[in-house]
Amino acid sequence: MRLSRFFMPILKENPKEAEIVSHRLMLRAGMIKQNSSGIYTWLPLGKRVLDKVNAIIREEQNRSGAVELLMPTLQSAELWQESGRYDAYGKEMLRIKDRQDRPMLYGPTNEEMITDVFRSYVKSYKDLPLNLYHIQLKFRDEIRPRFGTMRSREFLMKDAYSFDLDRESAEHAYNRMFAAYLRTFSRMGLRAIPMRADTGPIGGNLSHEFIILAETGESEVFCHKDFLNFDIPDVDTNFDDVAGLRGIFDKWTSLYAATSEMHDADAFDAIPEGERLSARGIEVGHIFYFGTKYSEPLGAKVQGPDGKEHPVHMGSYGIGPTRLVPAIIEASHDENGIIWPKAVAPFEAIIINMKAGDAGCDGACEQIYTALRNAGVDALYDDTDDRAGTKFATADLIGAPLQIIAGPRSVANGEVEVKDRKTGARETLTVEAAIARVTAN
Ligand code: 5CA
Repeated sequence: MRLSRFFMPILKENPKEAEIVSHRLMLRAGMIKQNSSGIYTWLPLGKRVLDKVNAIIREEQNRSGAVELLMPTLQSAELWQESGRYDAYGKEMLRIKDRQDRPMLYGPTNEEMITDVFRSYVKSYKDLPLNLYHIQLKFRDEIRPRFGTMRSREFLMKDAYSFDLDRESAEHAYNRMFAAYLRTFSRMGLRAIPMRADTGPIGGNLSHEFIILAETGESEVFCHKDFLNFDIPDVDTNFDDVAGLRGIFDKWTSLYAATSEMHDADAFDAIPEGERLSARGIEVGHIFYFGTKYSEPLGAKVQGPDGKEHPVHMGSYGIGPTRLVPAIIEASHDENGIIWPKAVAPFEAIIINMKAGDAGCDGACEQIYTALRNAGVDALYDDTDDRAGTKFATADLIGAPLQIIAGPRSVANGEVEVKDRKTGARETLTVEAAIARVTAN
């Protein structure tokens, strides 16, 4: 992508409304624009990161055996009246009427709707287990939307819903998502710690929040320090291995970890002092097992091996992609801007032409840009006629992992500089070696 043809409205001034660093950097880098309170446009740079986050989520959901569909954002109130949540959900639910005066709502979550999909088609235990998910916009009329897309009113959610014949198999479904979540967040360069959590309006009695430690997090959390060193399930994890997945769940729940709502001060104090971690955190995912809470009132039943009908056991599993993007920034930035982990970087590299219009610089940059593009490397080429200083600042701000800097003096020797955004390390390389260095990264 040539910067001159891209749309990346960089802000020079620090936006006053931004209280935390990720919000400030997302606005400054031209990733998001607020349209109204808690409602955002994802500008092209932000959209690129969001797409990468979603791609990782999708890969790990699919790997674990979940199947993707897409449900609508607008829901009819009837289903919610059937489950009894229409009145219970309160003011966070945006209620609307269509032209026939029928009550509708902008879905804050989809338990009812997916249960309706399920009951329409699935009648036998032989079709289980089943886990259906989508990545879709939600709306919650939060009292205090804040911190940009960290807590917004309209936000993206990956929500998965599992269906099983009994509690035991539903626990396996829960463990599948548990392991998939550990892998998902780790691939984004994050260490998420599963913590016992309050189930709120979703319900049930088994639930874990996946928390990223960050000073600016909204939750107060308490856990054992060893969580920072636990192994992440590897890529060939067998998601059908019931005992193996239970082993992962048992290991990751063997030590104390809870959010403030579930905190047990005595249990925490029993941890040796040097191993206690009391911190703030960001909830990036939340999983629930709630048994037959929705399947009973909505009549989602399957015939079991005993020939009798059983309400299905369900769980739901959420991840917030539009929250994950700022969470990654909170975990990975410096005073100059964002430092993207490669897996979610909007561009893998940025080519900085220090003197656009200079034949040598233009030639070297074009050569590098073309070679990278042909090698399938997604690079941003800063071909604008801004001053070199402005270009350096922009490159640091938007945080591509590698910068290739072409100035008249080095280009005259057939060389460019490659800078690692994270370490700041610089290497002077021939044009060919620079291309090889970026391609191999
Ligand atoms: N139906 C269940 C699981 S599918 C559910 O709604 N769970 S939730 O309420 O915990 O939300 C799931 C995830 O969505 C959260 O872990 C969080 O990452 C994200 N999320 C929730 N509210 C917001 C919000 N206001 N802004 C941004 N992300 C949010």
